[in-house]
Amino acid sequence: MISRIDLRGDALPEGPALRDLLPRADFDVAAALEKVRPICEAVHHRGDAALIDFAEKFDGVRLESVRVPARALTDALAGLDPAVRAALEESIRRARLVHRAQRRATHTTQVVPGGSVTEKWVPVERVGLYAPGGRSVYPSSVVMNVVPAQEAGVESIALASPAQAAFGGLPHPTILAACALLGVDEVYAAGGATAVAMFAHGTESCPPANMVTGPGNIWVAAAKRYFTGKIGIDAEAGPTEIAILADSTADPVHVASDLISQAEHDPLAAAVLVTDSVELAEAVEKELEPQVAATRHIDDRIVPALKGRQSAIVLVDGVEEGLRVVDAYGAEHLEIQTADAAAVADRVKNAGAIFIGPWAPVSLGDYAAGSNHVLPTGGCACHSSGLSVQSFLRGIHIVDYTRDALAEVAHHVVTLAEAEDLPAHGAAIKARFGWKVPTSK
Ligand code: HSO
Ligand code: ZN
Repeated sequence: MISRIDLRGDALPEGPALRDLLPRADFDVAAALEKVRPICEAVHHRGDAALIDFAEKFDGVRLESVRVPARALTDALAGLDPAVRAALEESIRRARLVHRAQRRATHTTQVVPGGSVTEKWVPVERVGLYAPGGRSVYPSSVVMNVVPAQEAGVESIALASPAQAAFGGLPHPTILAACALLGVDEVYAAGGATAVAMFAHGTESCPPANMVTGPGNIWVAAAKRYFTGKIGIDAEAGPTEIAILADSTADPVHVASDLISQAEHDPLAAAVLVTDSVELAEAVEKELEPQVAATRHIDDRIVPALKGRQSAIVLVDGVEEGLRVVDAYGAEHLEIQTADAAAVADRVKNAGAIFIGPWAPVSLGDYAAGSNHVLPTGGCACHSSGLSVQSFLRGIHIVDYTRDALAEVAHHVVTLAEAEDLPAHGAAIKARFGWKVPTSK
């Protein structure tokens, strides 16, 4: 069901060489880029008409309008299962607590008397959020995108999700209900690359956005890459990943169920167990069989995900080596199921989110821990973080100097300008002091 990679015995290689030994899915965004180019160009040139044609081609339904009517949102909320509503409300409440604490205060540094730099945090004005609607329909991802944008103070929030033929061309009703619960009333029936293009260029019905965030498949990732520079993006999200660093104290039933829980997303999802315990590895292998057989998405997702080249049990000599392996891998989600798990977790350098011990499984974080589940994949955790309030803020430096404060540092500015062969830079200083470099206040 899952392969083994045995890294015991010899010393582990350093950095990239170690990463090369670890499993990972092929996710070739560059190859997909050429395929999304005509889609992005068509939306640019033909606007809503192109979106309607693409919905017919990809989603099998002819739309009357791309914008979802307000009535559809209230209807979806009215029809929402009360238990799902309560769960979403609790998820929103916890996410708000965590994300509200991420807000940043304006800060002024008095550099010298009369000279200060203020860093002011300003939200992006308009964002387009994407919620997938193909294999996955995740109202929880609506929560994880909308809450940080709202807590950052973004004024204009629009959301797109694919048209569903089964629902008369509207996005899935649980997506609409989640929008209604969050107070997002600008929703569009547009999917994949077409939704990203709609937000990037704007169409007759959708004003352009400054930024697009949200998970999606390879076409969404490729469209985000296509428009990078024109708009801001969060990340080019790839297939989801779980890595578990576990020792002999871990419960194989928990470990197996957590590996399966993320394999459930996608045939390309990655499930990686790193352990120094052969007994645990064997017990987990044994446990996978009945647990996989007892669940739902067996042949279309879980078995191909566990058998795929992106998943493995990695055997290491000890927890120390295990830490080096998980750092080289840089998992989207990392569980620590070892003795003294909090201390081990404290030493991890690269992970999107870390889940400590037996009572913090990834699926808690997916829905209701308060943490965000839009996290860096494909090793991007080595340089990036998950979606947060910070993702939607820009820090603007406000420079405020008096005459005396400028005079005091003028000679340094002129010297550096000369050193860079940019005399006009120095002249812009001298012009303020009778074309001389001031020598004193
Ligand atoms: N584990 C996914 C998020 C998700 N799980 C949504 C369930 N629904 C990526 O972090
Ligand atoms: Zn999940």
